[in-house]
Formats: sequence, C-alpha cells, structure tokens
Amino acid sequence: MSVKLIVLKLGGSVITDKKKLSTPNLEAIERMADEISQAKVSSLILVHGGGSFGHQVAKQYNLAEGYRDPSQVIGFSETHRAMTKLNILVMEALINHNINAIVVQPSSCVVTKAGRIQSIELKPMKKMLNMGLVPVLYGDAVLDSEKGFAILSGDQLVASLAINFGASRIIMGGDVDGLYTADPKSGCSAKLVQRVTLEDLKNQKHEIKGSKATDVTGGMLGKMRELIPAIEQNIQTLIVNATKPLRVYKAIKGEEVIGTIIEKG
Ligand code: IP8
Repeated sequence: MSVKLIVLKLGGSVITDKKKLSTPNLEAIERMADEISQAKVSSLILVHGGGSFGHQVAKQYNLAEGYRDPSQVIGFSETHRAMTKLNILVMEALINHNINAIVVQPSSCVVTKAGRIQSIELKPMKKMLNMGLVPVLYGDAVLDSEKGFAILSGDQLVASLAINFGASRIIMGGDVDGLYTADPKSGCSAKLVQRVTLEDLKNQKHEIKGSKATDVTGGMLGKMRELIPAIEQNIQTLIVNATKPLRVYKAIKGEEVIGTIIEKG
C-alpha cells in the first residue's frame, strides 16, 4: 500500500467504564471521533477493544478456553452482541464526524487456530481502503479450528492488519501514558519511558503489568506480546494515553506527544 497507513487501537478502558457492566464512555467516544476527524488522516484502520462490554460476558461463559459444552454457545452469541452494541456507538460517533467508517465484523471474516489468526479475509478491506473508507474492527468472539471458538483481542488484530497491509505506524490509545520503569499505580517513583527497543521489551527491562480489571485477553502484557511481530517488521508503535485530550490527535499527526515509542532497534 503506497499511502501511509495508520492502524489505530482505541482501548476498551478508554471508550467504556471498565468497572460498570456494558457502560460506554460516550464523552470519550465523541472526543476520539472528533480528534480522528480533525487529524484528517489519509489512510486509517481503526480497531477498538471490548472494555466492560465484551470481557465480562466472555468470562462468564469461559469462552477464552474454547468450546467445552453446548451451554457456552449462547455465550458466543452474547459476547458478539455485546461487542456490536459498543461498536454501533463508535460507528455513530465516527460517521457523525464525517469519517468514512465501515464495520468489518471479525467473527465473520477471521478464523483462529488455538487462539491465533489462521485466516482473515483481507480483500474487502483492501478495496475499502482504496475507496477511502476506514475499516473499523474490534476484539470479538471468533470460530477456532482447534478449540471451537476463541476470543480474538483487538491487539492481535492490530498487529495482523498492520503487517498484512504494510502499515507505517501503529498507535495504541489506552488509559496509561505509556511504559514505565516501575508500576505507575504502585505509588513509587515510576518514570515514563519515551523510547524502547524490541530488545528492551523482550528482556522485560520495563514494567509491563497485566490488567487488574476483568480482561480475558491479558491487559498491557498481552498487548505488548501481540505487537512484537509487527514491531519486528519495522512498524513503529506508539503507546499514548487516549483518556487525555489531543494525545491521539497529535499521535496521528506525527507531532510530539507524551507516550512510549517502540521500535525494532
Ligand atoms: O479488549 C477483546 O478485545 P480487547 C474483546 O482488544 C472481547 O482485548 C470480546 C472480550
């Protein structure tokens, strides 16, 4: 792809209230749509997380462990439905801000094998991008060729799409400023790391804690593990705090912004 594609993830912790079941953060969704619209990016794929919509339902039915008994099947439907409820709110905001957004439902175009993407239908998305559309995907319940079904994280999708479409950058919009030298929530003097290499990440040189909230896909630790293959392909990855105004806007524009840049090295 010749135009510089950005793959942007909006974390579930940003667009929902993770402490309250199925509660969107409409103000944050609206602000995100506004920032993306203002940034006028030429080629974009958007992926959003599940937050308090997908994770709790998926956990209730133990979906991440795969198919064990028929009583879980309704949980597959309910998890997907929860995600579509959140997605419709994101879509409304994006389109109301004149973003040419179009939903691509992962449950209908991805099959995993033991939780890893085995096949993904890329052709429609390629055409969408060529048409100036912005494909919007999300973490979802998907069919799995080994364990029946799986929970596909938005993070795994981000890395796969960035690699498949040769993205120039990945922007991860979460609820922390980036990676720290220690746990920033522990009260001790944690410093934000502005730039890390893949080597630092692999050696766990910096503090990367798993999420404490109900997160069936592993929080920050899971996120970093998922992104490694994309960073290995030289796709620069930036973690920013999307709960703070203009961070996502600046990140898209390539302006200086508080966050952590992860590079191959
Ligand atoms: O929030 C998980 O997506 P994530 C989505 O990107 C579900 O990890 C359905 C739990």
